[in-house]
Amino acid sequence: MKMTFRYYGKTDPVKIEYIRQIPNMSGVVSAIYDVEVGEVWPMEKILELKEHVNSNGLELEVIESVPVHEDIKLRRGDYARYIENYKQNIRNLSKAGVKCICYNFMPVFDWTRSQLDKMAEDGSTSLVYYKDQVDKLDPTKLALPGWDSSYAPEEMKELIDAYKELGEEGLWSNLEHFLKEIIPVAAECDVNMAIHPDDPPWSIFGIPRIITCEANLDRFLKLVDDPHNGLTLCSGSLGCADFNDIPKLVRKYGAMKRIHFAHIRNVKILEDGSFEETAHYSGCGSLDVYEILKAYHEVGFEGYVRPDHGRMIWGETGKPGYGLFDRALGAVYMNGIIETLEKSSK
Ligand SMILES: [Mn+2]
Repeated sequence: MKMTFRYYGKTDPVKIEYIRQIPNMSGVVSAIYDVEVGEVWPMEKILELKEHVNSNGLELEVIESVPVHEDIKLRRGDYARYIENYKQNIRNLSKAGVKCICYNFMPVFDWTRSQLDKMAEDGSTSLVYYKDQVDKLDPTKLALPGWDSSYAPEEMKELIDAYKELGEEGLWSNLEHFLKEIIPVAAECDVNMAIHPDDPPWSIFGIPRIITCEANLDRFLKLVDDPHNGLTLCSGSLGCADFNDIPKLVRKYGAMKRIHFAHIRNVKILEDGSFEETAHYSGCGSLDVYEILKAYHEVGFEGYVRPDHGRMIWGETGKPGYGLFDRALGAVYMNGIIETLEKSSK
């Protein structure tokens, strides 16, 4: 497996010069951030990013994310044009040597948390999801972390109502339509599409969420049964629900060669089903990171892996979940486990 690190480009407070100093780092996972959602990423912007990454001794083989426009998810308005744009993005990225594209199909909100800087006993801070706090919120009135603040309250209400009306089956149908359009292009370009699970993997505010559990992952992979239609298996997103057994999912979908990108994050599940993001070390959370990596090792996983969200430690400030220090600790911890697994199995 290839160790990678998420990088938000030249404006990221975590400089690429620092990322390259983390041992065993093969490349960064990045994106073009200054093109409107749904539009085609100009080739010169992609090549400029690639040159910037490569000149720092790192690869740019994974893009996270190429966002999917809400019109595609709702299959309304300009969806046909946005799907054509999406295909062009796959073609352009493949020309620049990209091998894997991470995306998600979460309605309206990307990942959802109740707080981004909850302080733990040791003084570190991390992202948390407290159910009672989230349940009390009115999504049309509040701007929460990870949400697109560009919607006015009435626009947000319209959007949420549209998804409520669409429902889970409608969302499945729109996802199937999208996949049937884009996967043939991905196959032609030999780019692996890797859907990110919903985070958290349950419905919030009555809005459907479908990439959530084993039965739904099975259904997803069958929508287009092609190896280019695969998964970003995010241990923290799926693993914050106790119905998901991450090592089991890794063994199953890894053996099918349908996992292209592994996100490794640990979370501590609380009694009421809330959760707190923790350090990667198994003892800090509810997930056994050793068992997860062992499962990847056993199925001969050859895709990309990255430490997912980290805590803020040692006085660092910056983008919540995406500081340098704790994610670097996570990468090095994983390096140690992977080296041990590889050498002890010889
Ligand atoms: Mn993730």
